[in-house]
Amino acid sequence: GRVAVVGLGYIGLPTAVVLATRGVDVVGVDVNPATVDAVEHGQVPFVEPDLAVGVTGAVAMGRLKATTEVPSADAYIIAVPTPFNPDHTADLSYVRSAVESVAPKLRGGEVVVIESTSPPGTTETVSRWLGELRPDLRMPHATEGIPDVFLAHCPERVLPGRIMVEMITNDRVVGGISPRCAEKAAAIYRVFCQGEILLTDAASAEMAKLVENSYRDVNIAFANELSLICDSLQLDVWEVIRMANRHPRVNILTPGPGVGGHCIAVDPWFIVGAAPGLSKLIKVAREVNDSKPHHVAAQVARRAARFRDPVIACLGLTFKANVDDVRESPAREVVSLIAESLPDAEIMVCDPYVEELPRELADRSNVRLQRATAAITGADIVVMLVEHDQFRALSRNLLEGKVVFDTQGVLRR
Ligand code: SAJ
Repeated sequence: GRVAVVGLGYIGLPTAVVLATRGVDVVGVDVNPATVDAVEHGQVPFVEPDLAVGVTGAVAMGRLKATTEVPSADAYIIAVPTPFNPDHTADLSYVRSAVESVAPKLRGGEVVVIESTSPPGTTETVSRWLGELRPDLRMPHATEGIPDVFLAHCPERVLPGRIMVEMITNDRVVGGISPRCAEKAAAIYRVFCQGEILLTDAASAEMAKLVENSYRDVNIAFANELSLICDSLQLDVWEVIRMANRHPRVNILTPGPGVGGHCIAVDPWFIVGAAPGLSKLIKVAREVNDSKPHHVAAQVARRAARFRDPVIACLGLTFKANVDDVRESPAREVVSLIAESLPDAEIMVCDPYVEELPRELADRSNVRLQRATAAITGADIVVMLVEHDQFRALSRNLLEGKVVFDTQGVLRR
């Protein structure tokens, strides 16, 4: 059968590739013509290890095509973003328009899978939308039995930087609107997934995904809170954590400049939204992690106080190490905050994965993109924000005589 993957981003494109590589005819769909054009030419619009070779191969074999129009297919996998609104509620507009583009193509018997991370109840909502868009088809929520369309939620759970590996090896959760929907959807994932495929209902699958990312957020918040506490007590948080982690049942994560990306910094809010009065810990963890860039910027400002017109090298701009993604990046926020609070400072941003400063930084006259060695050489203060491998490899001699502020403990590890 033919599978249409709607959304060719960090999840959709890798999913399209692993299916195509195993002989499935895949059509990738994206609203962005530049993305479609890149994929059609066997190219990848973003950096992810082993993805480019997969795309080139799948396109060359004729198994992967890309288009802006949803084709008719036997299965549809929707992998579009679910960002959040300023009030932290989920913005389902991309999911809605993906569903609207799929609905007219349905003839009955197709599988529709939502991979986009969604608040509990979203798959039910999609089922209702489909019913409204196609009153001629019997929708799964209407009756148990054999529905005309098999709708399920199968949340993605791959780690950026390891997507091509984890796509194959991770277990998958598939939640159907009915057990039969789950079974039908699971068949697609069995094509490439070597992990176990766990079948459940749609809302449990939605919640499981949110819980995974909240678990990590809460644990990172614990590490970040420790770093604030240790700063105030003038203790070295890295040393404290290193010691504590020698306990057999303690495994504290790494403090950093904050939590970024489009998942961990977002998903916990969907739980808070679903049960506001009860999600106390989850909410506070979000707030701790969101406030960390302010703490880092304030620490840098304090160190800058003794310089007239300080030159500050900021190492790293992406949301984490060894990726090129600057969305929801705490490093980016730190740089903005420093530039704002120190208008007389000259700020040099270094990141091997970034070729152009994001708009809000490019617009500032005191912020420039620079190569790391040149920036460090000219700097009074060096702020380590993202532990890219290339920064780990920098010669320590470069740092001699500089004020170094290391948010990730890279330089001492
Ligand atoms: N971070 C720390 N300290 C740590 C670990 C991470 O400050 O000890 C920061 C990172 O620098 C980054 C943020 O947290 O800013 C998130 O990074 P991450 O590597 O923990 O996770 P993501 O956002 O790249 O991917 C997560 C993964 N979820 C979990 O590990 C539970 C991934 O499996 C999900 O598929 C992904 O979210 C997603 O798309 O939901």
